[in-house]
Amino acid sequence: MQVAEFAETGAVIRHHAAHLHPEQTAIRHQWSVAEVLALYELPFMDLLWQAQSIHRQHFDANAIQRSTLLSVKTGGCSEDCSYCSQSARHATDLERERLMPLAEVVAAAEAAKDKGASRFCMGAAWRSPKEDDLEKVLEMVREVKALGLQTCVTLGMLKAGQAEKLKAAGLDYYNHNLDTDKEFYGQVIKSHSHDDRLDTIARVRDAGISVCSGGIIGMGESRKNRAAMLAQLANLEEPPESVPINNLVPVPGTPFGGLPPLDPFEFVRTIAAARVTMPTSYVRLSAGREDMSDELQALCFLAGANSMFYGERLLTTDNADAERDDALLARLGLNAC
Ligand code: SAM
Ligand code: DTB
Ligand code: SF4
Repeated sequence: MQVAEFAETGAVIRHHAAHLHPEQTAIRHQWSVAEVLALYELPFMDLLWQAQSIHRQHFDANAIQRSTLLSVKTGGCSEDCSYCSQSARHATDLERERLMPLAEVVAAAEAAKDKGASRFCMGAAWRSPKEDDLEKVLEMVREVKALGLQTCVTLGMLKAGQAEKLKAAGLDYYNHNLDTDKEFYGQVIKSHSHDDRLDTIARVRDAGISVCSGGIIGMGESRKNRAAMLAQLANLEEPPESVPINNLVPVPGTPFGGLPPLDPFEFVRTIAAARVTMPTSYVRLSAGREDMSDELQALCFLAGANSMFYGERLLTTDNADAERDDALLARLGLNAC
């Protein structure tokens, strides 16, 4: 597709919508899978040009938001997600840990704040939080929020009333990824459904918490599966405020531990397609960054990524070193926000 043909696609409709009166923007473009696939199939330079142009309409192109992750409850999860080190069904080297004491969580959040993170994300390896565990997480949210950090948690599926409790405790974001599209989902996870994920996202939205939802690529899914996942995220009643794009970290002992790496340009295309389809969302360059060259990360920023996980660890695997990230941002003239 040539650049001139962009006018035929929804990309430009969304793009122009930014200049309309708020009432007019209420009619959002609904992305078809074919339209998102057409973005993927653009010449690489045309796709990046489009993504970067849209990015600049909505964001400071030289600002990167940074979130620090902490696993507050590690391993022993009942679910069977084929990529995950924390499933009790996989024979990984991971040591299970109980829910972390409040003081340790607060100390980690203080350290993250001192290093410059603006958001602190606490992850727990649960199918769904039990009520007494949720009470302890609420306390963590209150204390982390009191430090002046934005708060995020990812606790699995939420039952009725739980999102409202999190909101009342001061939670800013809830992370719950679609992970992949509906068609491929059953080849990744059998212990819960794609619709279960959508239900929790709806509960989070209804409670007035900002939604963080994205996915993983490099799990053997097709480009069409990737496009369908992005279309579904973009077509939500309100798109997620934050869209993490994870590159599979193959963990030995998991069913996906031996999968071959994805073509890095396909990763960049996915970031760009997320940017074009969700122009006002933060697109986060997430898991898998440790193995990416500085040049590949710079391409991801050019494609519209404007957020990253910052700090030595993700949940159970290593992240890029903070010193390396500081140097990279400085070399590229990017500012943390
Ligand atoms: N149990 C909760 C859930 O499933 O939502 C929260 C924790 S779960 C580890 C959070 C997300 O991390 C997953 O949805 C997945 O997108 C990502 N993730 C987990 N393991 C990964 C891996 N090996 N490579 C890339 N992303 C991964
Ligand atoms: C997200 O999309 N990625 C983060 C966060 N949300 C919770 C987790 C990545 C986990 C990578 C594998 C690990 O460290 O266990
Ligand atoms: Fe459990 Fe979440 Fe890992 Fe699935 S991704 S096994 S639900 S911790």
